[in-house]
Amino acid sequence: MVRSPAENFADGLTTADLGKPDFGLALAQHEAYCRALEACGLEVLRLPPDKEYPDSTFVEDTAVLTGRSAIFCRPGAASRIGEVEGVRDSIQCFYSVVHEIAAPGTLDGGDVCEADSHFFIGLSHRTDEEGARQLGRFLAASGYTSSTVDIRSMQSILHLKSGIACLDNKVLVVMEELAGREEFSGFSLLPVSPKESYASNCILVNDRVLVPAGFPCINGELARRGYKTIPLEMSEFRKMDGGLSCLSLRL
Ligand code: CIR
Repeated sequence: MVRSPAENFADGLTTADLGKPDFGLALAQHEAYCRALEACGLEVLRLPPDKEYPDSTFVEDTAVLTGRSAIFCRPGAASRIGEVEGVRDSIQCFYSVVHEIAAPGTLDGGDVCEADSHFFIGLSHRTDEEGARQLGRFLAASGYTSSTVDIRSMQSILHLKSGIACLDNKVLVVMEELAGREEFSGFSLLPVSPKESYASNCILVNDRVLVPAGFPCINGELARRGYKTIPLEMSEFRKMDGGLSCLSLRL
């Protein structure tokens, strides 16, 4: 499920110092992203742009979808809390088990990384301990384990998944700054050098890995390990602190 950027997309939240995004280019990059998902064999459900919420194209932050349940989030940025309702209305029909993060807890989907049947939950400036606790309980009720990864002292990433991605066979793509964390022992790490850190946010979709374009080392390393990659231009979303995973909720 995706939502196209609205024309006021540039009014969303950002800490990146990369300039104002170009709306036309963002639309073209979003369209290429949707086509890549289709090329991976997915059917793309497109929600209309929503001007009321300039960050609403980053749908990943509104829900955590597992094979057994949907958990709707309570985003940590006040300006984004209202995004959840429209997403919930569109996708809860696909799930028989539905939960919701309740106030005062906050949780952004971008902080939640599914890795096998375990979930890493980032404690960030968006996801607090109460939100993580609630999610942990919902996941446990469906038979999943979870643990937290504290990234609150890191300036370089907004969400946990800005710095890690789980591929198959317990392979974790991980930015160098996080690679030493003992939380990830038990996984085979594919470290990403600081100059390619942004590309740590990649996604495995069926047998392909979507990676941001312009990061030759990680792209080459994935290819060497036998993954078929699809590089995608992400410049305009990066200007708004967004990565590849943020642009979709994969059911
Ligand atoms: C925000 O600050 O909330 C948006 N401008 C970017 C959200 C990116 N989402 C993600 O990494 N999951």
